[in-house]
Amino acid sequence: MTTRAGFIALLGEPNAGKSTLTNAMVGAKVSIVTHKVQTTRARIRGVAMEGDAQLVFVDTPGLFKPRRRLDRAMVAAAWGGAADADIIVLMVEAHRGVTEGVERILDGLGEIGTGRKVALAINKIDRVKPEVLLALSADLNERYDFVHTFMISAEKGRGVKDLRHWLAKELPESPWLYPEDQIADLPMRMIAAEMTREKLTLRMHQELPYQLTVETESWEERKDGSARVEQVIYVARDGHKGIILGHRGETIKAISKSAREELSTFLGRKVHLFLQIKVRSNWLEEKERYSEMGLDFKDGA
Ligand SMILES: Nc1nc2c(ncn2[C@@H]2O[C@H](COP(=O)(O)OP(=O)(O)OP(=O)(O)O)[C@@H](O)[C@H]2O)c(=O)[nH]1
Ligand SMILES: [Mg+2]
Repeated sequence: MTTRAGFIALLGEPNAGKSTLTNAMVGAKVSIVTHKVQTTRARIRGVAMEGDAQLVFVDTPGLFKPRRRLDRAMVAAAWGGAADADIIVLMVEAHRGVTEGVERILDGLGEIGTGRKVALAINKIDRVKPEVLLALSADLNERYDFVHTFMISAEKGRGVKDLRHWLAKELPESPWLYPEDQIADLPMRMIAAEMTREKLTLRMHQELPYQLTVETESWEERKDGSARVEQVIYVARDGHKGIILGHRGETIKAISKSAREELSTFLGRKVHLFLQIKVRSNWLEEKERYSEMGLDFKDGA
């Protein structure tokens, strides 16, 4: 039997739907999703099988104009994911079209896309009329030589199957890269930290989600089959701690509950989750925080 396997990097602006598509392809939530920009911070690999092909999706942080060290490390991680991939899929939001951000990515692809298959996936087609799609597709294909264009709705699952078929057929002949039943390449403690960060991002406003990080500090398997997980939420300011705690600790309680429920469903067993908040004004400049996030500290320099 000839098998195929390889890496497919999903690139795009923040919010394009890269993580939603990764999860749709894998058939499980391996990467967190929110309606806010810059949700994904590092490369998240999700594995999907299609016939004899193993598709390793590399979900990347959205590409934007970086300001902080963290931003720069995120953008570097995204381009790094593209540089290591067999196939790149550029995701563009149908209703936003060719933004300045998309133009910048197309410039970057000029270099990194050379010698690689680059496909275009216009996402969120559920939000626009067909005429808009055709014009956008024509415009983008004039600007870059995509090998194929797909019109998809990652959220509604439209066009996702076609894209998967095509990707499977385009991947190189290769032995599989992961055991057949593996769906993610991320330690469980990191997945768990991401789940908590998702709940925080959904509930916190303005800058706060961008100024916190979550780390799993301890993970204990208990005799009764449950897991005892301790996590730390690092915040940059004292005031942020109070906001996350909420009145009588109600906010953090609600966040903890939804993160615990999601983790428990993912693992298929009971979870005891303990969250602690630490104020660390300089965490955005601490090397150790970056390795915990799966980012390269010096990429942010
Ligand atoms: N209407 C619609 N919404 C979508 C679709 N795909 C994703 N979304 C929504 O778009 C938002 C962003 O989705 P994500 O998957 O987090 O986007 P991302 O590209 O991973 O974003 P970053 O991690 O910030 O770079 C979420 O609210 C999704 O529910 C789609 O096909 N249609
Ligand atoms: Mg994402």
